[in-house]
Amino acid sequence: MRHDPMHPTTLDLFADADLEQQPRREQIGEQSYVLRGFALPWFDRLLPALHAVLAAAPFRQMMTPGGFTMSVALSSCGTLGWTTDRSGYRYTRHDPQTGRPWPAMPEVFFELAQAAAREAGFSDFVPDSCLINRYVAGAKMSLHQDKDEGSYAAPIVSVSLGLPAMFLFGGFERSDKSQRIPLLHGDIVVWGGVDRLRYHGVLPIKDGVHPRLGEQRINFTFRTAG
Ligand code: MD6
Ligand code: FE
Repeated sequence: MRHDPMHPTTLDLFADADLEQQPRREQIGEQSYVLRGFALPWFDRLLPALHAVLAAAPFRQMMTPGGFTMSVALSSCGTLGWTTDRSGYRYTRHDPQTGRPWPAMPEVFFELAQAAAREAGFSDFVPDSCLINRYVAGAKMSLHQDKDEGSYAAPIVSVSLGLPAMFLFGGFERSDKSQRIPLLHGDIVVWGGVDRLRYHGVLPIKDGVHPRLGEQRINFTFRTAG
């Protein structure tokens, strides 16, 4: 419900307080949820931590094993970082671009991922990897499964920031019909258990300017990779 922010009514104030205290939880699969706005109260602490990570491990575009340059630019933090090149997809302890270990996962990243996982019914999530994806207008992620991790026991926690995206949440075969789920700044998708290997992707990002992040969408994908 839209209203004039200069003239909030009592009802509006309650609505806002509600949003902050208990984000809406939408179930999109047996063990999959969208937590609407869950990351919003964390954003001011996430941003400086993100900038510190990117100073040590800048965004770069990587090549798929098939020889295509990904439209999304990537970085990572945590013990293990996801990378791809002509020889395949894998997790590494070192950033192949600098030869240094990936930057440590900022405390605030870890805490947010753990809190979101708990909210979705996965207690004791201990992520050792955070992939950071940067989408500009036109960038997309084709349907894929996340299956480069050592175990599928842990869930995945995916944080959306900046420009909106249309997330595709499919089934267990690439050809299965996908749900289309709009993701806004601050939304978090958590999935695991029986849904862990579902196909998913992101449609091309539309042009736009986000008031806090400008002309881009940033996604954090937390995993237990090792
Ligand atoms: C993205 N996300 O939202 C891409 N993978 O930018 C993913 O590929 C993804 O959101 C596994 C679980 C959640 C995700
Ligand atoms: Fe994925």
